[in-house]
Amino acid sequence: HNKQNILHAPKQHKHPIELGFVQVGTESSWRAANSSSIKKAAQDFGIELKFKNANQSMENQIKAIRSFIRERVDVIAFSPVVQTGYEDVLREAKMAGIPVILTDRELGLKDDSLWLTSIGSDFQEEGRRAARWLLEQTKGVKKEINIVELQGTSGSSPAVYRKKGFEELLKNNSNYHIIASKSADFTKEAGRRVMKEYLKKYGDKIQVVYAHNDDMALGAIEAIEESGKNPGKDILIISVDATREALNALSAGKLNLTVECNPLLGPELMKAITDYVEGKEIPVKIITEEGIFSQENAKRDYLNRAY
Ligand code: GYE
Repeated sequence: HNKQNILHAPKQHKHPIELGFVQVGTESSWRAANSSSIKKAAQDFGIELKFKNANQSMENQIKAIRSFIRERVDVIAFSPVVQTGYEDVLREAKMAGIPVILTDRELGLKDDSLWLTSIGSDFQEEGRRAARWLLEQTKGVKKEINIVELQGTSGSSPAVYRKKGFEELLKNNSNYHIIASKSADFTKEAGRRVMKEYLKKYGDKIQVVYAHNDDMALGAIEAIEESGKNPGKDILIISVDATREALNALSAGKLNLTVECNPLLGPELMKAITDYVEGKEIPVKIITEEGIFSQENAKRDYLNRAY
């Protein structure tokens, strides 16, 4: 169905178009690349960007969206920290006739008339890609394989679906066990702290780390090195994002796989906004295409990596 008609037809807009954008925070390298991409693309498209950073807080995001509604910006875009809790403020935006676009993270709400479109990755497929690679690498291994998981921010769509996709493929193989799974909030610091706890508690039992992003994996690598073990050899490490730092760790043999998640969503977002104000039809969901990086292709790709 065409959501533009459900929401409302494009109204008069300011010149240049005004976009209020609410970012998650500054938790990861992925996020830094995402923020730069949005700022750069706004300039390239001649869109006036009002950018607010919510420091990983849903409450801050709600406040920021409310202030954008008061300022009567033309469009609001945001990446929801968590999947729920935004219903009221989204209804307020709708009543004010201001369209909302979701970028990167999604909402778990039934009423999808509260946003125009959502632009981002298929997180569940990313989780499946991580599991598929692990299954392939450990094919024929009969003994038990113990995995510890470093989850992203609790209740965020990437954490929920990267976990789901990973479990989905492992559950048919009885020798794979996720022996521990905790949030490390997508940060390097927390990744290191939680990994330290895991090593203390489970020690030599741990064969695989599955981290929902590179920053947590890089923190875990440090914790593993501090414990006297070899990350990438004694313990297999899998993560998501494929930032330059992660490709570097792959080349150094400390990381084994990173599933790509593309942060460069700026151009896609600005194009959707431009199309919208011109009254063109825009898709309900825009999914970015991505692959995986293992140690074999990391060296080559590191040189060309933009983030
Ligand atoms: O993977 C992580 C960031 O929402 C896809 O958030 C994004 C995730 C990304 O903090 O590094």
